Amino acid sequence: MSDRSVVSLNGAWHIIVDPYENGYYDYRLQPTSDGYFRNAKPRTKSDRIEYDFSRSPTLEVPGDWNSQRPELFLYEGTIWYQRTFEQRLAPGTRVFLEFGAAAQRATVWLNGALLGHHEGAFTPFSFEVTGALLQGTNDLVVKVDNTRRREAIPTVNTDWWNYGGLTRDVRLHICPQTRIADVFLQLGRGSRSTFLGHVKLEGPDAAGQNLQLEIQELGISQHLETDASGTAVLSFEAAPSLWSPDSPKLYEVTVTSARDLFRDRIGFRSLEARSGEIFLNGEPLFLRGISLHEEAPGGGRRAHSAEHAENLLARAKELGCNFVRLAHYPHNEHMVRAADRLGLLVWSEIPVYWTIDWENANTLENARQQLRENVLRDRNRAAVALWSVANETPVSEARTLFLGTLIADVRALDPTRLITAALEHRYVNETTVLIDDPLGADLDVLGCNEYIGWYDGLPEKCDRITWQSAYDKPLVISELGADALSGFHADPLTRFSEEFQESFYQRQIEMLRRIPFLRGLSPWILVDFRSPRRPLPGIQDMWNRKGLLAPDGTKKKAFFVLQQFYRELSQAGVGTLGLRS
Ligand code: GCB
Repeated sequence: MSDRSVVSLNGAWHIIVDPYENGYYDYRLQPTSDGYFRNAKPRTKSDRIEYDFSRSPTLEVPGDWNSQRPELFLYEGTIWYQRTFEQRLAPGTRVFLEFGAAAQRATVWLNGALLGHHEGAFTPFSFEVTGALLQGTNDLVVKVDNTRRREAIPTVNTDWWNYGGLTRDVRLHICPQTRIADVFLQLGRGSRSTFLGHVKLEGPDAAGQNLQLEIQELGISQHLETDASGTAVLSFEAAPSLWSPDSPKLYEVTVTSARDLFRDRIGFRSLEARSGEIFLNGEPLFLRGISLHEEAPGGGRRAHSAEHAENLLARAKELGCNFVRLAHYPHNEHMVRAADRLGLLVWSEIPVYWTIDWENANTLENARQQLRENVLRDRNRAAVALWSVANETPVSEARTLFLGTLIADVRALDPTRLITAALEHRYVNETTVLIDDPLGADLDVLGCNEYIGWYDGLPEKCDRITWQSAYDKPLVISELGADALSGFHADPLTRFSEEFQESFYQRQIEMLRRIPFLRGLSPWILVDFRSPRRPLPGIQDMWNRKGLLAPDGTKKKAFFVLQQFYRELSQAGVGTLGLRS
């Protein structure tokens, strides 16, 4: 039996736009005890209160603020969110307030009491509110700030829109006093039958508890007992039908404790990288991928629902993909769950992007926190194959040390996945590029972004390039791409035309066939996306146009080039497709 339930706090929240943080600081720039978090009301006609949530406009949660009100299109700063909810605390229960994400930093108050802060726009966080909850009407206030900061993750400079707000689901999670706080269950690295993981209880009776783990369809029924820390280690043998993109089998897994029930649908598959290959369920794998930003179909706003996820991933499937790179930050949980159901392997990453403040201890701490939150949320998803720790970071000792810490963290949190990063390459002569970033030594799979034919020469340049690697490791070209405005037709040398992009893909594919250690690609990008770095009038208008699809879903010519290549690859299999080996 379970005392668990979930109450959604999605819907319309009142907001106050507060660019000067007037609701937080007094005129000496000291935090005030009298801020908007009090949601105060005048008690007499003489009271001076200069804000009123109940008469302020509303925004939908989940959702970014930029796309909901024209005046917030480019807004970067603070917005206060407020709503009330009715709740009563049942005896013997605890209540947690959970945010899917708040972009980028949030401070949360319940009934005027500070619950805490969170930094990082793309990962979940929660606060226990059992003690702060009133029996009846409760008042919840969240200050959300999306100001870009040099020392933040990501830093000030990115090629995507700085969407702010309560961008993902908000809910109350009602649990028993002693709750199942974490379940991790996967096949060990490279194994097709050895399950490993753990169950963690949290609460007054966490130690020495009996638990039952069931995977009925597999005939698994395991009795477990928690140790003094409330943990029970999982380790058993079974022969599951293995999850794969062609057969995304999920099993219903339950864990029962005295008062709690955990239930999830989990897939099991084996993954490993050795001798320059990636193996899925013992078979060599080629990753036919595409990169995606977290923008909803139609474009120009954050995706946040299962429908958005299904729609985006269906387009990747139509392209012939078995793999998606969820760039450049953890996407919402609906995406990874949809990938699990639809059969798409996932590259998951945190926004350690370009030039981070490598020597700043707080920056490292925040990167570690975001990584931990991402891995803990998604490590039961069979779809997740690769954890990536960075994108196009400049080589330096400080950078490599920083990323080395992240890599050690991932290995400790999840020994079952492969670790990668999107690296850069360098020219050793006019026609030879080499991947020798020292970080490569620490990765299972090399990622590399390259724009030969777009930022680097014209498409015909691809014909002359030879690739080398300092490592005997599989390579995924994690980006390649060229801008094209959907419907703009010209000759193949005219920038931004569909024909330029088409010819770029044709030449790139011929070059890729000549990379002996290539084991996958995730071109940039499935759909055009919003970016303030792209001002060209009539062409970009603040969109990055490297999509194979326009925001309305119209296919550009290059879509069919890549689709054809993927058809060929899926029929030929690794090693026989013209990839020189
Ligand atoms: C890159 C970045 C990606 C950009 C892309 C571009 O290398 O990783 O975030 O959007 O290039 O279009 O320039």
